[in-house]
Amino acid sequence: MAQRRNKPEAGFWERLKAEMKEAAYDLGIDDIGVASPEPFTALKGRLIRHRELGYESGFEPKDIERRSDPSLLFDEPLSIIAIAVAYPSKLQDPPKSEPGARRGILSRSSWGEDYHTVLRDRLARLEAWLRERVPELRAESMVDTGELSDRAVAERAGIGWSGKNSFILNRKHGTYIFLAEMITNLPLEPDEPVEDGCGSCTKCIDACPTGALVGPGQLNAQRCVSYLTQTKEMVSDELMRKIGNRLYGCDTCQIVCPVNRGVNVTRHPEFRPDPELVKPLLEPLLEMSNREYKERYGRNASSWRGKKPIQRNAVIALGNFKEKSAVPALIRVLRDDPRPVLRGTAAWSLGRIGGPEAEAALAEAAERETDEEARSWAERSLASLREGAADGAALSQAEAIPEASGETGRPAAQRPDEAPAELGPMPAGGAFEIAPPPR
Ligand code: B12
Ligand code: SF4
Ligand code: SF4
Repeated sequence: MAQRRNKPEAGFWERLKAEMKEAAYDLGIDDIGVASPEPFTALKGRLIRHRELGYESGFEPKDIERRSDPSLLFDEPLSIIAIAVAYPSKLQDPPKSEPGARRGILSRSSWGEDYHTVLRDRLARLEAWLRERVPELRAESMVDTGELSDRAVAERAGIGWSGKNSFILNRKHGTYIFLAEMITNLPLEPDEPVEDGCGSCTKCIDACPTGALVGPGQLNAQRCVSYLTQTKEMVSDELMRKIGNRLYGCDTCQIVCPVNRGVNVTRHPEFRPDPELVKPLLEPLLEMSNREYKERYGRNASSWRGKKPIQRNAVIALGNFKEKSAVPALIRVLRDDPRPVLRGTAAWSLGRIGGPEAEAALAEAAERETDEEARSWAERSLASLREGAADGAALSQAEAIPEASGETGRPAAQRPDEAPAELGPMPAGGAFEIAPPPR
């Protein structure tokens, strides 16, 4: 075992790096690489441009100087160790979503335990392993919420290439990897970046429901459904339709990616999903108490935004399903929910579903609602119902309903368990169906 004495013998750092790579799998790490701590000049330009174009989500760290220069975060950095931990892409025996029992879906990155906790654990194991060999180790670890771009570090460290869907794609595990890094004072030799593997493929750009991928590798986060599902405000009519039945996050540009074909790493017990939690019935979510929410989703990566976005998205999903049996529950939200955004969204949803009960409730809300925005949604929905638009052209487009099982790597339209990425006009009656998941 390489062990640092006062002055390391020749070849010590090379051996340490080789042994670290060997040990990674047993430390619960699926890929590891080393990047130099030089400033990230190209990234800096991209971050500035990204901000100028208004493409930020608002969840990015604000200070671009600090984001692109590791020496502003760590005294005399000598290397950055990048790690990737893979997560599953398939659900075993997913519960069926069907009329009267519609279900929503949480994205794969929020299956199982919060990945921040899991990756912090892997970084701590790695740090302990290194410290055993180099007691003088100094290290600063970060995952997601740190200032560095986890993707830019991973790209430089050879974990994968920066794909057209803006992900880091790993040759073995595709996009289904979480990233994290550790800045250190260890003079480890950097790895080489890997070659771009996207070639002429454009499947992710073509499948993105909102056109958020404005160019190869470039994302307008303001239109990204993943971002939209994490907001707490009202969403526009156009984008609510695109949300489909997604409750948190969006995986479409990963599902269609051919590099992900057959990829499904299940070795980390923390990420094993409970199908009932990640593909839950929608209606019970509307009346879920804070306590129930905490019990069910408190340890989940989606919980950082709290209960409200998931409930709002459940209301949107029921509207997108045009689920008539949910009308009484949606009317209760419209009348009684203390949160104006929930009431406004319920108004939109009831306008999508239509029918005499929904219309009467909307007429009442248009009279009684005290919140201006919620009232205006009630008025708009009522007007479109009275114009007979519920099943007509104005409300006829809906977003895909991504299911959480089955093969990955085929275009959505060909997947047996998915509706096509863009559904055509609604059939009479308006509702769309999900074919049963393959066994
Ligand atoms: C803010 C944020 C978001 C925002 C914005 C995402 C975005 N693409 O910018 C929102 C909320 C939309 C989001 C969504 C998701 N996120 Co997020 N997110 C972040 C966060 C905190 C910062 C990202 C950031 O700085 N974006 C600004 C852009 C400019 O920077 P960047 O993406 O790092 O830049 C790289 C590429 O985008 C590319 N690039 C950027 N601009 C341009 C321009 C051109 C012309 C080109 C060619 C390339 C290019 O080059 C950079 C280096 O590779 C990172 C964690 C972190 N600290 O880095 C996680 C992170 C990117 N998210 C992650 C995940 C898992 C997701 C979701 C899959 C969750 C989900 N299932 O819904 C989606 C994926 C959406 C998508 N297509 O990117 C992972 C990605 C892992 C991977 N394999 O790449 C990260 C790294 C978290 C982690 N530690 O694992 N996220
Ligand atoms: S996560 Fe969804 S909305 Fe965002 S870029 Fe990918 S496909 Fe488009
Ligand atoms: S879908 Fe095609 S273009 Fe998009 S990231 Fe995957 S390989 Fe690259």
